[in-house]
Amino acid sequence: MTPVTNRTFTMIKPDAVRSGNIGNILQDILAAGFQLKALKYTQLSEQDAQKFYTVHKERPFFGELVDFMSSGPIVAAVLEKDDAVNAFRTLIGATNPADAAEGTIRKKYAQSVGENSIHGSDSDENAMIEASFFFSGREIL
Ligand code: DAT
Ligand code: MG
Repeated sequence: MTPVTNRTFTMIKPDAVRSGNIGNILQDILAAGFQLKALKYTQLSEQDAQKFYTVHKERPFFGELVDFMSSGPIVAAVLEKDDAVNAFRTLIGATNPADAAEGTIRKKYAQSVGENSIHGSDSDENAMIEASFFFSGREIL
């Protein structure tokens, strides 16, 4: 399949679910003009998290990342907007919330670089791969 430029994939991470911010974050996403194409409340197993983040497996924080991402429920979603990947990376802010711009989701809700509240795909190709990790074709509307 050819990657499309108007879709991205996101997860509201376990820290933001635990702090009660699912509703606030979905509201910020919708207010920024993204449309929901798929939505799921679920939890990653340790094996799922290793597979999802396999690109980072040589990084020193990989074990910590896998433990954290499998530590509790997450919300996975497919979103649509023009230039979705870039627009969404702008909305969520820098990886380290300390460096994230004012008003971004990571600035508003995240506590640390390891527990940074939200994922956003980094390319159209990865958005498709990541969406397929969580959703069947029939679940993406
Ligand atoms: P992003 O999520 O902004 O795309 P990334 O792909 O470089 O960032 O890293 C994936 C996740 O790994 C990130 O959201 C949180 C974690 N991570 C990144 N750098 C880290 C670090 N220096 N220490 C701990 N966790 C880190
Ligand atoms: Mg990334």
